[in-house]
Amino acid sequence: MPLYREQHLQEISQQFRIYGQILHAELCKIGHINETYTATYDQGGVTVRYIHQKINQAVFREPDKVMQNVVRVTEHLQRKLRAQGARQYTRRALTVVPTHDGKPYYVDGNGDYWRTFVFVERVQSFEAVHTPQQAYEAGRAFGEFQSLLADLPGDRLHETIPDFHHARKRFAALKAAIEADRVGRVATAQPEIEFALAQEPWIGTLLDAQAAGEIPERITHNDTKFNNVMLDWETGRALCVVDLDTVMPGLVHYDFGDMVRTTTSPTLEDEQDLSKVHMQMPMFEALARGYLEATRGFLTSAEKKYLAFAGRLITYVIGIRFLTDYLSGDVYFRVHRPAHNLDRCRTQFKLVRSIMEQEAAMQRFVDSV
Ligand code: GN1
Ligand code: MG
Repeated sequence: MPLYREQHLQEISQQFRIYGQILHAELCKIGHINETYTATYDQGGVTVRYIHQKINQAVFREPDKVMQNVVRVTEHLQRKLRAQGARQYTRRALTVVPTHDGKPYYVDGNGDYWRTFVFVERVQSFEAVHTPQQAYEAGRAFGEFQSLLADLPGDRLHETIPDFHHARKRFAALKAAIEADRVGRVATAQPEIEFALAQEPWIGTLLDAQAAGEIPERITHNDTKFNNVMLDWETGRALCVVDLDTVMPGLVHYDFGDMVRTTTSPTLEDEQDLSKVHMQMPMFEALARGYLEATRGFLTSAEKKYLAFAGRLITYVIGIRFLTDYLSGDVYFRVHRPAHNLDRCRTQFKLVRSIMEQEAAMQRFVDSV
C-alpha cells in the first residue's frame, strides 16, 4: 500500500474508539463499490483486527442515513442474539465501532465518510459456491437475517438507494443508456441489448404483485451475494452476513433472487466461458431448503409462489445493470478489464436462460418443502 494511504489510515484509525495501536493495514479486494481495509492493532500485547471502510458516496448519496440504518440493524440483531443466549454474538452480527464523540462514522478532510467494524475472526467467504451445504448455509443465513429483523421497532428504514431493485426503472435506465450511447459501445453489445429488451413483458411481475397487495414490503438485505456470507472456518456453518449498506425496505424475493444468482452456478459472476454457466438444481434445492427453514415463521404462501421467478428476475436486473454501466462507460461498478461489465452481463443473461429452462421444476421443489 502506498505511504500516503498508510498515513491516511493512521489518521482515520485514531478517530475511533479503538484501545490499541495500529500496526498495519491491508486493502481488501472484495466488492465492487466501497473501499475496505483490514487493520491490525496491538491492544495490550494482543493482536486484534478491525475493518475500516470508506463509503462510496457516488453510490450512497446520504452516508449518514446508511449508517443510521446499519446501527439500528446491527444493534437489533445483537440484542436479539443476546436474548436468545447465543454464544459469540459479536461473530454473529457486525459491531459498529463509534468515533470518540460517539458517531458511527468519521468525515475526513476530503469529505469522505469512514466507518469501522469489529473484524470477525476465523471465518471465510467465497466468490463461488462449491457444495450444496454452502448453498444451504447461505439460504439459512439470509433467511435468519430477515427473520430477526421482522420485528425491528421504530420508523421505516431509510431507502439508501431509492428503487434499487425496481425492475421497470432499471429497464428504463438501460433504454436511456442505449439511446445516449455515450461511449459508442452500443454497436458492440447488440445481442445482449436485443435479449434484454425482449424480456420486457415479465419484468414488472413482482412490482405488480406488490402493488396489488399480494406480497408485502419487508426489511431485506438487498445484496445477498454469496461472498457476503461469512462461514466458520471450522464448521463451515454461516456465522453472519455482511455488507449492510442496502438493508432497507424491500421484497423477500430480492434477497432470495440474488442468492439464486450467486449460489447456483459453479462459476464466478464474470466467467467468460459461458458453457460453464448454468443453474444447478442440487444447489438450488439446498439453498431453498435453508431459506425456507429459516423463514417458516413469517413467509406467506403468496411470497413462496414467486421464489423461483425471483431468481430469474434478479439475475436479469443485475445483468441489465452491468449492461447499462458498460454502455455508460463503466461509471458505477469497479472494472478490471475493458469489457468487464459486458462479460458480467453475458454471464447473467446465460444464467437467466438456464433458470428459465428449469424454473417450473425449481418452483415445484419450493412448493414441496
Ligand atoms: C455490488 O457490494 P458489492 O460489490 O458486492 C452491487 C450489487 C450487485 C453486485 C454485483 C450497492 O455489490 O447490487 O449485485 O455488485 N451493490 C450496489 O456483483 O450497487
Ligand atoms: Mg454491496
